[in-house]
Amino acid sequence: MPDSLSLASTDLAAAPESLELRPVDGLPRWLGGRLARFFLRLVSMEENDAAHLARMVTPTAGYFRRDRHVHPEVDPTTYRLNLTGLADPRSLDLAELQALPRETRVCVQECAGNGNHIMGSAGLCGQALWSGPSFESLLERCGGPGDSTHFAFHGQDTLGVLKRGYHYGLSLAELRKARAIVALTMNGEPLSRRHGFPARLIVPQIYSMSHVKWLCHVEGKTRPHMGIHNRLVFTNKELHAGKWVRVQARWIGLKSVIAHCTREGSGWLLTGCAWGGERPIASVELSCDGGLSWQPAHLQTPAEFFRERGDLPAPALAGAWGVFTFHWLPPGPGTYKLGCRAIDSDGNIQQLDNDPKVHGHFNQTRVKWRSVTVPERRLPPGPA
Ligand SMILES: Nc1nc2c(c(=O)[nH]1)N[C@H]1C(S)=C(S)[C@@H](COP(=O)(O)O)O[C@H]1N2
Ligand SMILES: [Mo]
Repeated sequence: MPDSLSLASTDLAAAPESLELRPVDGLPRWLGGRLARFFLRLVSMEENDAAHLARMVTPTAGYFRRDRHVHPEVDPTTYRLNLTGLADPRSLDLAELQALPRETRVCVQECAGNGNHIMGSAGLCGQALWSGPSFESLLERCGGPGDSTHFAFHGQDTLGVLKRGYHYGLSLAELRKARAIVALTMNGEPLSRRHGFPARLIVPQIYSMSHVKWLCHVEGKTRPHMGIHNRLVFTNKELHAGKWVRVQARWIGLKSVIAHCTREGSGWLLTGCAWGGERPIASVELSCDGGLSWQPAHLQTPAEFFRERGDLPAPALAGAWGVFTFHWLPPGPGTYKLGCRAIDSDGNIQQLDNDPKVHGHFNQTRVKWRSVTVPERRLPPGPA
């Protein structure tokens, strides 16, 4: 191999434009990016391209996906959204849904298992613009919630053998607090088939197992919905008064991830995003030495970004991530352990470890370390 191709002796002119940020745990560490991606597809997960996590809006192409392989093809001409258990139950067709006043939400969508010990790559999340009628306006269209205090949302993706669709339930209080919408568009386009055409639930700040795709039935109930996904699948054990009890994954925790490392002059530019924790992100700190020291990154908040690009009101941005940048000048070639931590407007700091009072795959709030190898830089040989 010619010397110029070996990374260790690359001169400045031939230095790579970006460096790989390797997860230090999970499948991607053991199998490498490509094999891990293949394995995740077997269980119907596709992660976002990490570089897309360093942008305020994630492109629809390549946006992460998590379901059960079945993507129903819904005929928009016969589609109905059935709303039951409400004061005045209705079945609305697509034109009726489209005619309701639309609201927009920009929010992180994150699979509750994102970043767990299997998926150290933390790519099961994205941030898109969603719009459609608010859940509240659907309630109004049906004369109000009636006696219903809880709702189950059903998707059309029936599993072959079980013939049961996907379903997830939330309380009316949670839906109102999150200001959920039934999205008909994603990033300004009608929903794609893989992301739930023609309608899906979007619940800002709540993990996306509740963002039911191919939504066909909103079922008002007088008790919590205790389907298998609520009761069992998306649950953790939490320590309450000395006892471990099963709790459902719900509000997204305080998180951040370094997504990209690109060449910048004689150093590197690290970019990524920070979100969660129910309060706006106030700042982000980076460590390039495995946690010995932390320095502030530059943070662009969603409010700053969208202020320059139109008139999205602040409530439309609740639960949106901010994008950070950090100029990194490593002291020399070698392998470094990089991490970032988010700090919210109340001063809460993302922790190095998951909450010790929470056991399970969900709400992985710990700092996600990345390992990066900086090649040696040699100046190109100049004139003698
Ligand atoms: N109908 C239906 N909705 C669903 C699912 C599903 O399997 N079926 N998966 C849920 C889960 S676990 C996640 S993380 C999100 C992922 O949304 P996306 O595939 O659009 O990224 O969809 C949710 N909505
Ligand atoms: Mo998920």
